[in-house]
Amino acid sequence: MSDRIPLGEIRNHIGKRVKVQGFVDTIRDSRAMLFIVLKDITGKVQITLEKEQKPEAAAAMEGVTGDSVITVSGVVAENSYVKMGGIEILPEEIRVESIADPLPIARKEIPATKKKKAVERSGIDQRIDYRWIDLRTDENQFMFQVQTAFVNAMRQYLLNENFVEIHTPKLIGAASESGADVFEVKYFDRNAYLAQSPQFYKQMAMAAGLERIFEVGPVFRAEKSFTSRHTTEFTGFDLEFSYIDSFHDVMKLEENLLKAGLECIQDKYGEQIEEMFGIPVRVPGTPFPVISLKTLYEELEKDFGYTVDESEKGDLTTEAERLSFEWVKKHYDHEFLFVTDFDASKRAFYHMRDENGVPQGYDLIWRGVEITTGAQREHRHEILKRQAEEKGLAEDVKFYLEFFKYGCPPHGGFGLGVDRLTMLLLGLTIKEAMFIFRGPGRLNP
Ligand code: AMO
Repeated sequence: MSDRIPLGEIRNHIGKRVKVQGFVDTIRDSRAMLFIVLKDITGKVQITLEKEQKPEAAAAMEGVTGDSVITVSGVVAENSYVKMGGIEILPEEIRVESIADPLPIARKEIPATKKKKAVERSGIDQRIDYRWIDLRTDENQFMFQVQTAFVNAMRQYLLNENFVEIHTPKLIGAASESGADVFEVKYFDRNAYLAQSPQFYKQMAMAAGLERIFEVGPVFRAEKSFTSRHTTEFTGFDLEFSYIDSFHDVMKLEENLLKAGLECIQDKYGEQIEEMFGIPVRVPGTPFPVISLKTLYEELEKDFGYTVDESEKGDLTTEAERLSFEWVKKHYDHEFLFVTDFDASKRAFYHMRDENGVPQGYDLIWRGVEITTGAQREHRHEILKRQAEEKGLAEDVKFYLEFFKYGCPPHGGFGLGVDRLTMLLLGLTIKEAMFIFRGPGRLNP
C-alpha cells in the first residue's frame, strides 16, 4: 500500500509529514522561493520551497515544467497568507517522476500580461488530438464525476425497482434499427454489424420472461452527421419492461428515473456545476409536459411564427426541437417535453401502432435536444411481421421475429443517450462531453 495522501485530505494532516503526488499545475519562481501548485484528482495544494534551505529539492525542480509529475514529501503547515485554503506543504524531498514537454495545446485562454501576449484557447478538435492533456482540467475531471453520479443514481433507481442489468452483444448478424447507418465489420468469412441499439436483445429479454432489464453500453451509428450532438459511437442507457398498459407507463418510468438522477446531482454537485459551468441544475417536477407533434407545430407557429413544409411535419425538425425548449419554458416553466404521435413512416417498425396507425411512442426533449426515443412495442408476431415487411426489413429481422412466436408479454422501453445527458447538463457540445469523441473523421486517439 502506498502511503500517499490525496490532496483533498491534506487538511487532516496539519503538522504531519506526508507524501503527496500529482501533476505540476503551476510554478512560480522567485529568487529565494519556489511556489508549486500540485494537482491530483482530489484537489490542489501549494508546495512552498525555500531554495536556500532545501538545496536538493530546489535542484530536483530545476527545469521542471508545468504538467510534469512529481512526488513530494514534506510537512503540512497552516499559513493564512496562502490563498489556496490557508495550507501549504513545506517540502523536504522532491522526486521528479515524469517531465512534460511543452504542451501542444492551450487548454484555456491565457490572458495577456505585461511581458506576454494573450494565448487563445485551442479549438476542440486540436484539443481532442491531445485529449489526455485536455482532460487534466478541473472542469473536465469534474465532468466525469458528475456523469458517474448521474448514471449511478439512475442505475440505483432501477435496482430499487427490481430491474436487472444485462449485457447484450455488440457484434450482430443484422441491423438493429434500420438498414442504413450501420457499420459493417468483417467477421471471419462473413460480415457482421455493430449494434445500432440493444433493441432486439432488450426485447428478447422480455420474451425470456426477465420482465425488467436495463443496459448501459456502447451504441454505434454510421451517420455522417457533423453537429454538436451526433457521434458515431455513444453510450446508451437502455431499458425495457413487461406488462405495461401503454407507452404512458414508459414515460412515467422515465420521468421518475430522470428526476431521481437530477435530484442526486443537484444535491451532490448543484452548486459546483453552477459555479464552474454557469448552469443551474433543476430537478424537474412530474409529470413532465406532453404534446402531440401536430399540436407542437401549431404552437410553434403561433408563438414563434415557425413554419415547415407539410412533408416535414411527420417528424421533429432540429429547429422545432430547439424552439420546443422556448415553448415549454414559457408555457410550463419546465425543461423537459414529451412529444408523441409521430408519423408511422418516420418511426421504427417495432413500435406498436393504435387503430389509426399512430405509433405508440414518444421522443423526450431536454433543453431543446432529443435525449430519448421510447415506445410500447408490437409484441404480436403477425402484426410485427407485417410492419417489418412494410419497411422492407422482414428478411433482415427474421431471427428477431422468432422471439414473438413462442409467447411474449406486452412490453415497452426506451433508449437514453448518456453523452447527450452530460452535454446538456453542463451546457457543452458532444465533443466536449465525451471521454473521446468518435465522428466520421475521427478514429484517434
Ligand atoms: P434512438 O435512435 O432515438 O432510439 O436513440 C436513442 C437515444 O440515443 C441517443 N443518440 C445519439 N447520441 C449521440 N449521437 C448519435 N448519433 C445518437 N443517436 C442517438 C439520443 C437518442 O434519443 N432503439 C431505440 C430506443 C428505444 O426505443 O428503446 C433507439 O435506438 O439520446
